[in-house]
Amino acid sequence: MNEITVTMVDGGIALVIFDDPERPVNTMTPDLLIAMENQVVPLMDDPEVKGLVFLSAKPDTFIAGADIKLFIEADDPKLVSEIDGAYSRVLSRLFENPKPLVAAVHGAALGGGLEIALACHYILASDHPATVLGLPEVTLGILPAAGGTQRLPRRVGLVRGLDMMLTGRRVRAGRALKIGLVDEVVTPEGILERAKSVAGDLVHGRLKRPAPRKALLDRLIGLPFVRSMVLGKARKTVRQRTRGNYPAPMRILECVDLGLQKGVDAALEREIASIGDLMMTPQSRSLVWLFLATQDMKSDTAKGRPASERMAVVGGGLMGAGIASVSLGRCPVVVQDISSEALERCSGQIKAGLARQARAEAVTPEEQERRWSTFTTTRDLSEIAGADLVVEAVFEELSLKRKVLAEVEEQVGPEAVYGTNTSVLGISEIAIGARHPERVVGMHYFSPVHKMPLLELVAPEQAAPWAVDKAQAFGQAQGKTVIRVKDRPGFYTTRILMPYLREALFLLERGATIEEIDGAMKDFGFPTGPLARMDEVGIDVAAQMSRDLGEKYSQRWGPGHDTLERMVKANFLGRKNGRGFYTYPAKKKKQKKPNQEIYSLFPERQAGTRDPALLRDTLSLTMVNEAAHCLQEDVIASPRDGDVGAVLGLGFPPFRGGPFHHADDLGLETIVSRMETLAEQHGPRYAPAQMIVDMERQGRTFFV
Ligand code: T1G
Repeated sequence: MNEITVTMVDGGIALVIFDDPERPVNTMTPDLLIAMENQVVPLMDDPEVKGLVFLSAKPDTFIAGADIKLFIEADDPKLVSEIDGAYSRVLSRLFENPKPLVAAVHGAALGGGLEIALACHYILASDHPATVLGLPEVTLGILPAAGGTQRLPRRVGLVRGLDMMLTGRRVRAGRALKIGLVDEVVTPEGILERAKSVAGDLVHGRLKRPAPRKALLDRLIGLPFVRSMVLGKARKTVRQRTRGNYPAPMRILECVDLGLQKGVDAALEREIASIGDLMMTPQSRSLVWLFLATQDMKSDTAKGRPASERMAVVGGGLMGAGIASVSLGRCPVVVQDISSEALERCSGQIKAGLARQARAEAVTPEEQERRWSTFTTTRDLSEIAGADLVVEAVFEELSLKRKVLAEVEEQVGPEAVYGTNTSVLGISEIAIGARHPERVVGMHYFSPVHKMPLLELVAPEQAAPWAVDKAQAFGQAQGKTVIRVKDRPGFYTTRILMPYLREALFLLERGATIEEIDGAMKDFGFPTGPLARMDEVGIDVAAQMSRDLGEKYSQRWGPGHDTLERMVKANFLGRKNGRGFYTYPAKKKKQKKPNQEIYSLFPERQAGTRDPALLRDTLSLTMVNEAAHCLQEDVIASPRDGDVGAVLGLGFPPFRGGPFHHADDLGLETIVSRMETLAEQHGPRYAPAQMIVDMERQGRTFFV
């Protein structure tokens, strides 16, 4: 296998071309390491070679970093560190050699791919949208371990370097130039010629190796108190964000600190030692699994099918505008609403969305203009004729949704698929009376649409497979990860969320405080606790959802709590009116405070249930148990879909992998015993799902 080709060109410049013929993108594999050792390192001592240019022959990637698929098989931390150490030493050898090395980055240079570029003395980047640079290792529960923790901050400064490494944020060429990560931005067509000429200029002293541009703070970093202030602040932020659940960010900080105190070599050794350990942690295992699972889902059934040629969105509210916004650039979009104010607001939102896309996808002003020109709004429903996909995003009200469906059917042709955006209404119920129920599916988007990566695609029994496929293909074209679910009340995500939210009310009743409940779930790893979440959703909306779903599952869930109804009556509507489980000061909405008045709505509030572990278990197991019911009833097709759906749609802690991974980690035996205890103490709604009981008896797990 020939992963590297070396070609000599005029002036003693060697072109080192990466191209892995067996993979869709170039990655760092043990084979590539051998090729680097055998083909590239010797060039450092070759008198014929005066300078080197590194580039990729792949159309849209430079190097996507280490091969993540290999992480799954890695079970020996020493071996991982050994291989990584060899890579790291090769890169140090390159960086320290006196010959000028130039990286010509076109396409993604991520993780180890960026570390290869950082080992060069001059970095060029193409201004193509596919060119992104970053160190995303932290999102996989590991750390940059081929010099990244040292060379990135030395290029872009400590504060920016930390930000990129601790968040995994990726930057495009323009931004990379601004922060000093790259030295020049060129066109994809011109990058090779320019790289060769830069290499020649460096060889002949016509160009000097650029010195890092240092911000004031970075010039002061040599002062111990400044350094400890910056790193201290970063540690504090990491502690607040991770609540101790993710070890990788602290290890990154440790390496950066060590490099500043004891020098780069000591820090490089620390990187190498850390990666082996980190890769074995359950956090990294879960994050890597999630990455591969979502990649896998991209190639599920609908890939390659035509998405849509003209799309219509009916309902120009927040959701409708969001859905239209993420569709622009894929096909022309028309948004219909009866209110011209709504359409005006919608247009504003689309404009903002386009500007966001322009930043995120490096869209040129011309392309932005083109996308804008493919967007129209109308009050006249007949203008949606010709759309082959209609997404309806009107209020969650059954009769209204039925009426809109009937009206739309009057306008569109036989190829049109109708996706109704709902989080809770039954799709078959909406389709009652439809002329073409086989073309009606549910498309449950999450708010804000541009940020939330999941689309829950609801396939009712009567839906035609081609219609479901088409909706899926469209969701994927919008960049969403799609899970297909059955048309049962609450589908999957709302269904597992609701008992969890209702449980928080029972725990309040049993004596836990607002802070204790939300704190326990934030410690578990959710971004917000269940009570704050109800405030975000709106107490009236949560009450309605709890009532509707509660009726459907009343046999198992038992009677719900009427607190939400009483809150609505008392005008505690949540964040939107500044009063819910928390009070929100008008100006600084982030500084919310637990609302002490809520306790008076629980006249029979007991003393007890304050143990955080018990709160965490009760709440998380309620969700896990409902997820198992969904699997048992084929609402979801697999534990994989259930895990990905819960993480991407509900913020289930990614480092736990999702409810099914969490169940396996805890052990089904433990789950059965804890749930049975809860059932004895508090009633049958805690009874473990039959599937869990059976699997436990048979010694099975959700994942092997
Ligand atoms: N490893 C293995 N496969 C990868 C891969 C990787 N790093 N990156 C992409 N692929 C596969 C992907 O599964 C898919 O395969 C195909 O390539 C196209 O990807 C030492 C330890 C590069 C921006 O986190 O962000 O380096 O499904 O569909 O939208 O410090 O993939 O076709 O068979 O996503 O154009 C850090 C993750 C590693 C990069 C391309 N690297 N990848 O996006 O196409 S850790 C990452 C991406 C590390 C060092 C450490 C994106 C992409 P298939 P795609 P895309």
